[in-house]
Amino acid sequence: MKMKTVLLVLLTIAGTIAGLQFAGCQSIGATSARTWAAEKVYVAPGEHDKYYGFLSGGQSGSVFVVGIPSGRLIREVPIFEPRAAVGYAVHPNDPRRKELEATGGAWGDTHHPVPSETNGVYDGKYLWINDLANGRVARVRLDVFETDKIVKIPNMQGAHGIAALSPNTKYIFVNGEFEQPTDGLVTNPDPYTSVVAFLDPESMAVKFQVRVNGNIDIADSSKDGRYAFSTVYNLEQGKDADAMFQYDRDAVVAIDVPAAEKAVAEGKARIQNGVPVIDPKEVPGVMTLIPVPKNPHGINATPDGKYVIASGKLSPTVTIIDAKTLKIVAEPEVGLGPLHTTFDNRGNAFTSLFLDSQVVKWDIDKAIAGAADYIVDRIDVHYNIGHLQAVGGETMDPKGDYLLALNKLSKDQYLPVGPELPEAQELIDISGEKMRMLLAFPTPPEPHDAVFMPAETLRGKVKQTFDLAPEAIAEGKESVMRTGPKLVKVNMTLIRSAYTPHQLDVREGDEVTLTITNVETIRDMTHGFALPDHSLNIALPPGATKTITFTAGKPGVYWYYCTNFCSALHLEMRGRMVVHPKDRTLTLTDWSPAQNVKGKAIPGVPSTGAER
Ligand code: RUQ
Ligand code: CUA
Ligand code: CA
Repeated sequence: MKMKTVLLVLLTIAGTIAGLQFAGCQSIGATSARTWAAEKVYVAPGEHDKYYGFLSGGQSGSVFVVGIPSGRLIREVPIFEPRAAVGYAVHPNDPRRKELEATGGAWGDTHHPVPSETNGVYDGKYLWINDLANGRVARVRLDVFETDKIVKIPNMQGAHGIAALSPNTKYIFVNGEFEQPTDGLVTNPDPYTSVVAFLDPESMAVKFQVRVNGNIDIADSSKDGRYAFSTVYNLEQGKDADAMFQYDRDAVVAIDVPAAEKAVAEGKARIQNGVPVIDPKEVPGVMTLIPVPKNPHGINATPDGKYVIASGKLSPTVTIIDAKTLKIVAEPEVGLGPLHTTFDNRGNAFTSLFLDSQVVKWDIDKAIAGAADYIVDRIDVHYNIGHLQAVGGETMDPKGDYLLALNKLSKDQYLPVGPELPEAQELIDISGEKMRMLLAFPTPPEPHDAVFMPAETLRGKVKQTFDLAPEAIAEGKESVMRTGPKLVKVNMTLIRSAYTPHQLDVREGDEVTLTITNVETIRDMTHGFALPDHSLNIALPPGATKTITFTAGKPGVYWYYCTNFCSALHLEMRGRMVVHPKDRTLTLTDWSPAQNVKGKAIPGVPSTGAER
């Protein structure tokens, strides 16, 4: 061996040993720990993250999509709140805005993102999310990352816990946390009660509900689809906080789904507001109460389907329940304020400890066997963690690489931005025996929960352009028509860098129905349509069609313009709505497609990224 080669081999060996030592050793230098963490989360410009992270937006009413491990925000999907940035539900007549108003209002509080499952793993089709505030559930289509359905759940206030029935999403089930007088009337002397609602994933119709007392909190499914599990923390049925923690044990509720279906089929449910409601007192076998301490919160099924784990919240314990027999098999102590539990692929559970501001890692089998060393590791988080989620921890295929801590308070973690600080997420490496802190990233308020999907799950599913709707306007088919004394119909197309028609003549008070198609065929070539002083702001990704009816305002000239920078002629992409006085006699035939300058090259002006 030549000297050089020998040296190289030695160096390689030394490097390998250093690497091995590093992986196992606790006392690594501060610099190398930083470098190691940085290397783990660095995603170079132009490279893609390994996972999509879907973080619920809490009182932002949305879903934040981040890349994992980088933590980069790549999308916000607005759901229960208008968002001008993407032209979502802005105008009072926007169909989505109307749907929001009709189902509870233009704001929401999203907590738990729930992806559709096939064979116990996420299939990348849908993502559902609850609106705690207004008793609603929405569905996001993952091929276009847009909300496509919002439903109000009857007989329910405070839609909190939500889960997909494993392994093939037979139902989405939702827990009503805020109890109501049983008959919905305030005159009812009975104790308050609530329901778990079972929704069809496609139609999102509520198929049936099961009555449950005690403030139904978090939900999870048994992996075989037999049971819908929920925690209840107010078995006392107290109406104030003191009254809610009198008992040492509240309960995990297990609803036997086939038994409930049978009860509905046999007519044992009562119809309330159009929905069959089962009262488990009248139909034995539908519901089992498993006593667990104390004001429990999270409920999480283990990936192998054997157990379901309730986190004690006011008790320093978690309760491990056999998911088939519903018997409690162990109740190990884990720390103060246990809220939620997630899993790796090596038999470990990770529980968030709100009061200790920690994640605790523990060995499930050892805890059940009563071994003294079931606690594997603890790591501090900053600060006061709520949910935590390991990649795939909710599925039958946990990855065991990353875990996200969703922390409620960020105190000294970021530059101060006033009395209120951002929410803090921390990414933790869980691939080794010891957990290691990798990265923190802030978000707007207030992510509650998160789920992660491998990038491959969505590769090939995410569309490049919208499919043309039946009502789409084709190029050359644009028109302006007066359809009544005060009614105008406009069919418009958008393409770089023109509106066709580029002029509208209307009268004050006219009802204008505008159908717009973005006829671009290139991904990301979004055009906007903003109309000053008319509260109108629509964004149209390529292929999209939107229809909106608005009332023409005071006489004047209003320039509609494109809000999304789209080409070198973006600023020139605008048109005029001329609002004439009410009494003006108008012949509204003074526009024809021939008048538009669309497509004409302008000397000396390059058309950016243009393919036409
Ligand atoms: S639960 S407070 Cu996700 Cu911990 Cu809503
Ligand atoms: Cu179209 Cu800017
Ligand atoms: Ca209680």
